[in-house]
This record gives sequence, structure tokens and C-alpha cells, in this order.
Amino acid sequence: MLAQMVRIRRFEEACVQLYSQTRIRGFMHLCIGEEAVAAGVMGALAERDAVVSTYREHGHALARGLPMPEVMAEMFGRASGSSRGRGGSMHLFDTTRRFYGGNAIVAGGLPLAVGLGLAERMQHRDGVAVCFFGDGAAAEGEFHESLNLAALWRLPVLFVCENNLYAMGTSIERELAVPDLALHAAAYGMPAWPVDGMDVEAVDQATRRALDDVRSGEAPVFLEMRTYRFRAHSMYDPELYRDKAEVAHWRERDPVEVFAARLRGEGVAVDEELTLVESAVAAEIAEAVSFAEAAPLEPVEDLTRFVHSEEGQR
Ligand SMILES: Cc1ncc(C[n+]2csc(CCOP(=O)(O)OP(=O)(O)O)c2C)c(N)n1
Repeated sequence: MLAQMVRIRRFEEACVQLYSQTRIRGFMHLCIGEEAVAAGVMGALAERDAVVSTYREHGHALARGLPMPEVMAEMFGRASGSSRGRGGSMHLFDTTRRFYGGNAIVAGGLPLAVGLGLAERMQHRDGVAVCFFGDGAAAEGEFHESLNLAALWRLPVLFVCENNLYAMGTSIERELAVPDLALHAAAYGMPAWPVDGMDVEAVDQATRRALDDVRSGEAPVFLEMRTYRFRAHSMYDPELYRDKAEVAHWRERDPVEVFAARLRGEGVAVDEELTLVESAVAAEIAEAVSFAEAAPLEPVEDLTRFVHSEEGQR
């Protein structure tokens, strides 16, 4: 889990550099600070589970197993990207890994996850549809429609709210009349509890427990991951809405540092391990960038392909 978090962190740091060099263009939202949620949830899932994400999804995609070269090529808008360069940072997608996408629409993934959960039920499979979304989604109608239907039909859906306290520049207190997100879920009759989203072990344990509950067919479950993004909302955000002191306070709870310190305290040779991980990740990133740069753009004649589904195409 530590290695996965380091991998996500370094990937995004590399993306910042590439973005400042205009080699990556368009909108880009980073999950630096939130890596424990990506690593902890994904590590607990089975391959048969379906995942729906948001526009802040690089970490989810990497932890889910999308190959880094394909993710990087997508960031570069190249044809060998996971979405053929058509989606970019916000729309990583890979059906072979049951990763049904980043989604630019706040709360847009929730109804998709409910549909995927319904499909599991109708096809007599025991996969769970896992849906990531931010606290901002709780103010959208789709959130309430989705929780209601999932609970009413007792669908195998795990709702994972990444509560990082802000919806763009709006703090949760200014955004929600009831900022306790577990209460929203409880109103629809599903088990819901808060989790320390800065602690990867807590995330892993909570997810395993929630998945057991969902698979046993009782009801959907809602987890509120209490987390924080260390960087701005997106690359264009001057961050005028929060104190530097608040950010510094949360940085003391850096999920990578905290977990490494805990392992050190338990006598695990973390630093030796981290040196190996750092060099493996650096090599992985370098290879991904070369792959992305060498990849072609989609030919113009393919512009209208995939508007309707094509047999055998991903
Ligand atoms: C339906 C919809 N409304 C508004 C927006 C503009 N918008 C983009 S991000 C964002 C805030 C979302 O915050 P949150 O869900 O908490 O996610 P976070 O960025 O904190 O990860 C908004 C309002 C949008 N993309 N979609």
C-alpha cells in the first residue's frame, strides 16, 4: 500500500512538471494528499468489482491497475491512451479492468454505479459497483436519486465519498445544510460510517468490512472518507478560499509519511524499501512519458468513430 501511494504521488508530481511544460494540456485535478483512499479502497477490491470515478481519478486508475503508459498517453491526448486520447485527465477509462471512468460531471458517476450494481444483480454475479465522488456531489439531485434507488432495491453498491472539505472553493459548511455525510446516507436506510481517509490501513479495513456487508446482499453501504487535497482544486485555482495554516496542518497528516513512520515504528525496513520503490517508480514514469510522446494522435478520419458502439471495440 505504501508503494502504491508513492507511485500515485510521483506520477502526479511528474504530471505537474509536464503540465508546466505544456506537454499535458487541458483541465487537470490532482489527488495529492488523498492517496490513502485510492490505494486503500482499490487494494481491497476484487477484479470482478466495477469502479466508477470522478475527474480527480489518476490515483484510482493507477491503483486499479490501468498501465501507467496508457494513463500517461491519455494525459497527452494520444491515440494509445486508455480512452484513445479522447478523454484526457478527466476521462480515464478501461473496461478490461472494469474501470468505468473518470467523469467530469459532479455526481454523474453515482447513477452509473447504481446501473452497474443492478446489472450485477440481474446477471446473478456477485461483483460490487464501487462509486467514488466528492462531498460536492451530496448537493446534487443525482446523489439522492442514486442512494434512494440503491437502498430501495438493495443493490450491491459501495458509495465512497471523498470528503476533502471543499467543492472547488466552497467549504462544506457553506455547501451542505447537514455537513455530516453519514446522516444523508442513513436517511436512505443504508449503513454509513466515517473513515480516517488519511490512514491507508483504516481505509483498507473499512472497505473490506463494507464489501463483506454489500456482498452478503443486505444493502448498499456508504463510507465517508475524511481526507484533504494538499494542492489546489485544479491547475487554474489561485486557492484564495483556505488558509495556508490549514493546509500545513493537514500536511502533517501526509498519508505517505504517516504510514511510513508507523511501519518504521513496527521495525519494518521502510527506508530501504522506499529507495527501491522510488527508483522503480522513476523508471516507470520515464517509460510512460516516452510511450506517451512516441504515440500518435488519433487520425482525423476516426473523428466520428465510437459515437455509436462498435462490435469488438473497447
Ligand atoms: C453537475 C456539475 N456542476 C458543477 C460542476 C463544476 N464543478 C467542477 S468540480 C466542482 C466541485 C466538486 O467538488 P467535490 O465533489 O467535493 O469534489 P473534489 O473536487 O473536492 O474532489 C464543481 C462544482 C460540474 N463539473 N458538474
